[in-house]
Amino acid sequence: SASDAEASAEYVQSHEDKPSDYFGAAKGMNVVLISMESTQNFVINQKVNGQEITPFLNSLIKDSFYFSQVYDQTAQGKTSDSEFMIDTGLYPLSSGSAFVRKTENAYRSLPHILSDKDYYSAVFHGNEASFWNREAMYDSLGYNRYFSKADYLVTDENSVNYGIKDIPFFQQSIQHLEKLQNPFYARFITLTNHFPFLLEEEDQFIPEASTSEMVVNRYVTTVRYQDEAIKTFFQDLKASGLYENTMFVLYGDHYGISDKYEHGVLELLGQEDTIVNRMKLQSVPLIIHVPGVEGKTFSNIGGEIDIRATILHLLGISDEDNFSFGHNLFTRDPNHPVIFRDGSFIAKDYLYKAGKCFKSESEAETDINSCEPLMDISRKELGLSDNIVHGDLMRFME
Ligand code: GP9
Ligand code: MN
Repeated sequence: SASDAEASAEYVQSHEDKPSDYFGAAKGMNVVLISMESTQNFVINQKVNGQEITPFLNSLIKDSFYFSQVYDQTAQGKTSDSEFMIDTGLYPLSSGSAFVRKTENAYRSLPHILSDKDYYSAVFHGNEASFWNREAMYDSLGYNRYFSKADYLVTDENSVNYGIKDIPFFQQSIQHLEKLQNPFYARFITLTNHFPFLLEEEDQFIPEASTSEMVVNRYVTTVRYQDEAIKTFFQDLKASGLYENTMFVLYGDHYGISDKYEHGVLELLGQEDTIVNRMKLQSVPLIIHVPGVEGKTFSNIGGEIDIRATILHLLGISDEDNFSFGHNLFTRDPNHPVIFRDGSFIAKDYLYKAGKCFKSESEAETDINSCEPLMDISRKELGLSDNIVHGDLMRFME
């Protein structure tokens, strides 16, 4: 009901963001988002057999804001859940995907907010338009255009696994991007680094890793391929003159290596198999590059739900009327938990996972009482978000 909407609005307003020097640092610029398929943070600045897995990202980070402790908060909706959080600032559903189940809802999404500032919004992705019900959901989210498989020349030669490989995908995207009205908000969704991480020999820029887990061994090669694709994209954007006036937001959409194969990652990194180590592997890279602005690494915690508020902050758009559960990552309160869909969380002092409470610093298990106040906050926030999504409550909010 409208009063439930009011309760959510009050909760969010009581957690308003603090100002920072970065407010408006990218005001009026185009925004390019790159959703990096299945990309976990452990690949950043990591070498395999002496070679970097992500040489381009590693160099980009030096001139970017790099958030090294941002966590995957997606659930069953995977890529679509990350898109949902970034565009709406709401949590994904506990089962299924909001993209499929809640297409008819009213939303106040990033494209809506940005269209008030005369932005044009588009998504670029090489898969079928109907996958994850994107075509329908992008209408609800206010996108002007979805460039999907039908807009690309897709052949057997330029495809692998789910579809067109990332290098030809970015190459063919440029011609469409150049014709977009400015300023624009455009999301590019990569595809090659998707389970089971298949790649032809000619696309392997580094040899496979040599852990006891083949999935992990192949993963480093598809991540390396994706890195090369993003590099070519930046080169092409520079050549086309679009680079200078664009803010870039690169993020890993969710984990790539599931529980079952995670022992291979622990082996690669030489880490012990503990609940806390496995939890920390759920960190995804977030890199925000604003040409001409000095880079900085931020190691404060956050989640994918905070990406939207961070983008708006950099664009100098106040969050006052833009309801969301996220906080800009420059000033986010570290005591506020990063909440996962199953109710587990990570906060400055405590972690909660699998019914157990841990001290963040020592990683030692501690009495569950210590985690309880944060468990309450997590339940409350997920509950308020679920009320909104299930009750279609955004229709009551201005
Ligand atoms: C499919 C791509 C992958 O279009 O976004 O989806 P995922 O399986 O990662 O959710
Ligand atoms: Mn995905």
